[in-house]
Amino acid sequence: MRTAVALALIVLGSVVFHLLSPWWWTPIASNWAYIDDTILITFWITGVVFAAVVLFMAYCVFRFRHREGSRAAYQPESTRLEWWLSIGTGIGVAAMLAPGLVVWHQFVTVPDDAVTVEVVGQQWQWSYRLPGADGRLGASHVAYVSPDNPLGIDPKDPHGQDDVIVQGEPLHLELGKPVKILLRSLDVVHDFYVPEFRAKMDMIPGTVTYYWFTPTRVGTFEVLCAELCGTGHSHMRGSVVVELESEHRTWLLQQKSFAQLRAPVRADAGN
Ligand SMILES: [Cu+2]
Repeated sequence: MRTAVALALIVLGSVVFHLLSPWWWTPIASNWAYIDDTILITFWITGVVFAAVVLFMAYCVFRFRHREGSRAAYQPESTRLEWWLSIGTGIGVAAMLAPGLVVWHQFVTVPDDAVTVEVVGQQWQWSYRLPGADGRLGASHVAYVSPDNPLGIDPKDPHGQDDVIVQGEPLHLELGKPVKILLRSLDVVHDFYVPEFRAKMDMIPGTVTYYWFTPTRVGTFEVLCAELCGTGHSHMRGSVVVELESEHRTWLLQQKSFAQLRAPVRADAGN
């Protein structure tokens, strides 16, 4: 009896904890409400199954408790029950996976009018690169990384000269403008994560991963690294400012291009 009550209390406690929990999602600030929907579908399916299974256990523990003289019946197989369990489990798993496939397709299908922003992770800081007037990012490779070329931009690629480089400062994005995020890492695996955007992806050294989103709310949002990347992982923070188009243009004009950052170095070399 005590075990049955304890099991029922686990279910009750889980529901109460869910209702009273202070750890709710941050208010969303991007177009990816779909991500919340898929999490909610999984939450409800697994939640209902959890409650049903544990309550069924409580019922069985109580109903079939030990009584003097009663003996358990032995039923090694039940084809009917196995069919029901297989079909029910199959539907539940499909209901959790199928929406994810649809959302994933949208997540990596970038709209034509998206601006490209590159995020570069390294132990333990974030850097950003935005296209200059030509609207294109120059080629890059870790082999080009040097003190005056921290992101490894190909110095011979003309498209890279006007690339805007932001280091140790917040990234600014335009409200309502779709942005394609290119993700690079200079050392180990990192993960660019802004909880309010509901979008994140690992940054794998040696390759470029990407996704897109549209910022839908003005404000300053915290960037976290969502992949354990060494002793400084927890300090790998940054921020993203979402602002109106006019403010964003002003900010962009104040940033330094790759060519400007290298200019003083070249001047020294000439002396
Ligand atoms: Cu990291």
